[in-house]
Amino acid sequence: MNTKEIDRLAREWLLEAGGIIKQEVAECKYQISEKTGPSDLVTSVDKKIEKFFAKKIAEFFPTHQLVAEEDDAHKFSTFKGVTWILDPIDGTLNFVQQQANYAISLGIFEENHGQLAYVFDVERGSVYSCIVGEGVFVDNVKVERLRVDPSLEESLLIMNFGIIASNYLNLADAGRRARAVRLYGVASLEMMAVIVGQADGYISRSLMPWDIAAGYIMAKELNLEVTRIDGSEINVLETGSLMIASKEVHQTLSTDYIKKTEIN
Ligand code: 2AM
Ligand code: CA
Ligand code: CA
Ligand code: CA
Repeated sequence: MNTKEIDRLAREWLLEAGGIIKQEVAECKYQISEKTGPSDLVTSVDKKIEKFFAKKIAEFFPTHQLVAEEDDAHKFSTFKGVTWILDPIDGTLNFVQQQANYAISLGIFEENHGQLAYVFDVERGSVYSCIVGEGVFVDNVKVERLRVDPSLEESLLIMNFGIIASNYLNLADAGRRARAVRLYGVASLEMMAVIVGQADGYISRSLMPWDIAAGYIMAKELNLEVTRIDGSEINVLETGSLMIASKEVHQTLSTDYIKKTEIN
């Protein structure tokens, strides 16, 4: 695949898509609808951005497949050739309620190998990007977070509310042992917090391919631990749990909490 050309176009389209979102916010005429219930929303902007990418990809790369959240035409279960995995708006609830703390998330795979990844925090104007082999960048500044490998006691964790509220696998107890726990409600940016070292671990459940594709590629690039909660390998095209963390935090969460709870 022509990595440089894909990178150039992906960046161009992300910025254009961000402009469309900002214009929609300014005009404030977009439609909001419920999918499975009042906490599971989609807006006409999510659909518009997905369509925008679908049209561009079909025009410039007709052999590439698109996996994305909002249109059944974009549901594929196997990697074949080049696959773009897109969340047109990750954090739709934040988008609707806050007009902030949402992102466009895009991971590009050749067969099942991650090659390029982007998370665009539209409100802050920050682009997290990665060409595999070249490192991870935030607004073209290289991320150098790997020197940091804190203990759980010195770490900041991000967990989703369901895990905290139910003390799932005693992970809320792990949160008490950590310095603090945060919760942003946008999986891609929660992964980016770990990627840049603002947080040391993020744990969530029931995440879909488009929630994790970009963050997964970047985590692998930085040698961070990125697994399901039980420590197993992730197939990005399957829905499931996520535990991304620096090495010691991942190990401590696994041995002192997750595995112990399963045995008991
Ligand atoms: P979304 O905004 O694209 O739906 C919210 O905690 C985070 O989890 C968001 O990144 C959200 O993505 C994701 N998520 C995945 N499945 C979800 C679901 N069924 N309901 C709400 N959020 C979901
Ligand atoms: Ca959704
Ligand atoms: Ca999402
Ligand atoms: Ca989404």
